[in-house]
Amino acid sequence: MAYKVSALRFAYDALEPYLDAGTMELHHDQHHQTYVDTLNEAIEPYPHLADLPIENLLGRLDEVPATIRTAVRNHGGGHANHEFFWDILGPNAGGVPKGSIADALTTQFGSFAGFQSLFTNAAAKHFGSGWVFFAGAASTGKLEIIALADQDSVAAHGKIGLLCCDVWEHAYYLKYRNRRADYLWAWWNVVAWDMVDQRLHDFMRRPSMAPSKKASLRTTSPQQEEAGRYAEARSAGRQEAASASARDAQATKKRFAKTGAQAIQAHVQARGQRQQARRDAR
Ligand code: MN3
Repeated sequence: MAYKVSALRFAYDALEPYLDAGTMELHHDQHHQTYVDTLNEAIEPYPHLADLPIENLLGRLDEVPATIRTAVRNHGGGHANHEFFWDILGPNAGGVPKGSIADALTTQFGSFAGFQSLFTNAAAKHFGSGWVFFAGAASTGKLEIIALADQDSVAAHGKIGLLCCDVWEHAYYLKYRNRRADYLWAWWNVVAWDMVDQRLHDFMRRPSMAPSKKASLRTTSPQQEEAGRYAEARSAGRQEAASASARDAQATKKRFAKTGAQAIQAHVQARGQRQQARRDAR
């Protein structure tokens, strides 16, 4: 099993003129795909991790092997955030929400305009790359606007996302250059409120968390332990190269190539041994 980028529900140009086709294609087919490819590469030694929905994996980061935890947080977060983003966008959208989501926003923020102003402000002022979310806490049911850096996901913070806005420059730079405020104004016109409303309904009906009943993510089979050692060796090789780079960039390049090649060789050998073991077992 491996994670996959979901197809868009609409054509690349369906969100014109607000989000242009070029940005949508690059964002979905290249940026999002790269997060998924890198995530799958990181979890290759632990293929059972991909059996979990990505939000569940991010919600259990403390159980993910330490050697790949940062990669899962970053690239798994990138995958979860983009799936979420495509889900809440749509053509013939925007405007003022109706239904339960409208009631929830009015109750908490006084009016939709009040919510929109706070959310836009958080997105406009968010420093650097990151995301702004409207999310609910799974344990308390509290709804809040949250800004997170890089590809951090609300799922890693025990929250369920209802609305999200990508404020990485790759989300808008082709059309809006450095004018994030113009992008944010345009983005409100493609928010599919029916999808946000559905997410709120799902959130209100969420099952209660029962941590004791969760299956363990721990890796126990000899093959997985061996795979873990490979991941550690690969990571150690990279870390060694990184610390050495401060001393001598040129020498580091050669060493990194060597340690990387050794790690790959070890991996290939281990895989061959596993294949042989399976053949012997038959
Ligand atoms: Mn993005």
